[in-house]
Amino acid sequence: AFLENVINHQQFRAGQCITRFIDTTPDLFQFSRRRDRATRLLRFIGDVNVNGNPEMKGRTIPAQMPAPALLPRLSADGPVVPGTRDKLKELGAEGFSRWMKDERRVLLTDTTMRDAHQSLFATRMRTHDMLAIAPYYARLLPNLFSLECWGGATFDVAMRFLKEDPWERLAGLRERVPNILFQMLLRGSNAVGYTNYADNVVRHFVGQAAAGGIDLFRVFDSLNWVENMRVAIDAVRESGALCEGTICYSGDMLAPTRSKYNLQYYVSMARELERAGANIIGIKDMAGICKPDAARVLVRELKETIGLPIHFHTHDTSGISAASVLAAVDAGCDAVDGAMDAMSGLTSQPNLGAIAAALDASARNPEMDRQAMFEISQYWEGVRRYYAPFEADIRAGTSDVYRHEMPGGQYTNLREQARAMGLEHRWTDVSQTYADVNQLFGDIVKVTPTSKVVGDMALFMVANDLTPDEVRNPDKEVAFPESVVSLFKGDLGFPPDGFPKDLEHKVLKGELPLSGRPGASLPEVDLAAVRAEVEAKVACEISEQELSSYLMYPKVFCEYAAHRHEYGNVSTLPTPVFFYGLQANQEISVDIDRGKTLIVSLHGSVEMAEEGQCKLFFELNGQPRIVRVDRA
Ligand code: BTN
Ligand code: 3PY
Ligand code: ZN
Repeated sequence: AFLENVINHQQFRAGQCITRFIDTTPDLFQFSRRRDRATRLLRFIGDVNVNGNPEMKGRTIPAQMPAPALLPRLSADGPVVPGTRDKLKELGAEGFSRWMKDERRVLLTDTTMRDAHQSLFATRMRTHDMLAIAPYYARLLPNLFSLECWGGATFDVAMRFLKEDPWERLAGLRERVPNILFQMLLRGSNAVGYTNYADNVVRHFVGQAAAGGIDLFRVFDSLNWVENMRVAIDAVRESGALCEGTICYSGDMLAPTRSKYNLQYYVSMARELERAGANIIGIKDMAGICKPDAARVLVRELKETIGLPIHFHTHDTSGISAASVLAAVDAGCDAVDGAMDAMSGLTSQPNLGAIAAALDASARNPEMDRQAMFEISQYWEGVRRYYAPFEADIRAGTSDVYRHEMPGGQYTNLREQARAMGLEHRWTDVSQTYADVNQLFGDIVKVTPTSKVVGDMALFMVANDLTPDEVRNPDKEVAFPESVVSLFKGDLGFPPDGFPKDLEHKVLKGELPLSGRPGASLPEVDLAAVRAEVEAKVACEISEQELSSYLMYPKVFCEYAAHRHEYGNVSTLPTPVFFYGLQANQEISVDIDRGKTLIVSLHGSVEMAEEGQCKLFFELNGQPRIVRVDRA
């Protein structure tokens, strides 16, 4: 009890009376740091228990605490057998590309850890849930082509909402999966952001990502402008990683009424990407509108005219995307994407287990261990329940996607934005207006970040009851959203034939747009100066990776760093505890470092009404710990 009194003493906790002791007894310092980390995590848990996780605000918390996700019964103790990553190391990027083309099997990518959760529950999947299953992937599914597990929106959401470091996620996964290719989505000159960055910032980011463990970069441009992809493509090739130069599928290739995005358009873009140095050609059907016949014709033509392997990616928003995948495979597609069963369908990828099963008897049998896929999927089924408050209330596929052409990753987000603006009941109008805006903008490619601009404009028009004619009308004053002005200025580059001149004139109020790609006129960033600036702001040294985080998202990074100072590394907490708090008498173990585990339980609390506080009685590694939390 005496010791307890000492360690709970205000002064002791403030570190005042032990400073000299620590100074003169350095071996105690480790211990003191550990206690400190534990205290910070207890304060975080206490705060969630008392005030809720800020991320849950306005969402429906599940009435019952979700049961823990069950890991596969198959063992993850066996050896890790060589996989595609070993093949890449052996053959190099160009040799690997030839290997892909010669491979009889169709190669499968699992998108569960990136696009699937981005498209189903607003990118909220936490590192903790990925790391637990990762060793099973390495041992049970070594003949997967790749794991898409990084990039796209995961980078920003990790810091912004989950308060974790995307680079630590990558390192943790890499450590557990040494044998399977890691694939990321890179938005060309927009890297993992929503705007073009200076060339040296893009190069720096790619270098860090490759060094951090990314083997395959799926590189696209949000207007399919190859010119604006070159910096990223060159940087990827220089790193030794695989470059998947990607075409964003738009429109309706075989429809005579939509001649803009016809077969010729795609073939010539693929040729340009091949010349630019791509190792693989990606077809990125971000909205899930590449119909089976179009997929067949497109893949067949690309196989005939391009010397590179083809990788097909789609979304199941319509409900029939697996037909497009099978058609692509039939036409000779080398690799296709899907998500593990429990994380597939709707706005996510088609069902990978079902695709593997469907191809079982074919000459291109992907030769997956289907029992392993099933057990891994069961784990994801459990994990998915943790995130129920983030899921959109969509129960079926919708052929309406052929009309609005919204990317799967945007659909739920835009619906959420509409809800936040009180426009949920006008969702039909929003989606129709989205299609109208696309026409107003000249029928453009819609994918992050251009899709976000189209969405902003659609919400703006619905909120202000503006018709497309009024928007076009030169005599009608319209206060265009900032992102729209920026798009027309050319901050994201240009479509091949520019934006419609009349609207451009109106949006820019007569000002001229940029000429050339934005990166050409963005000054090089002084990385050393920025490092000094960030380190001053967050009051600690930062890694090269963290510098990259700051370059992408200055404000978000600083807020994340402040959170980390205050609460430590919260990515170590189980997901239900992170979102919903710790239940009375529930015991959790938290691995805060290699071989350092905290056992935490909560045994009650009292309100301290006059102080506006709540006092929580934790037990930490067998010792009582009291935490006081201010009621918000
Ligand atoms: C600590 O973690 O013990 C101190 C908190 C320091 C947080 C900042 S956030 C940026 C940088 N990265 C880290 O992991 N720590 C510092
Ligand atoms: C992203 O850029 O995050 C996407 O998923 C685009 O489809
Ligand atoms: Zn996608």
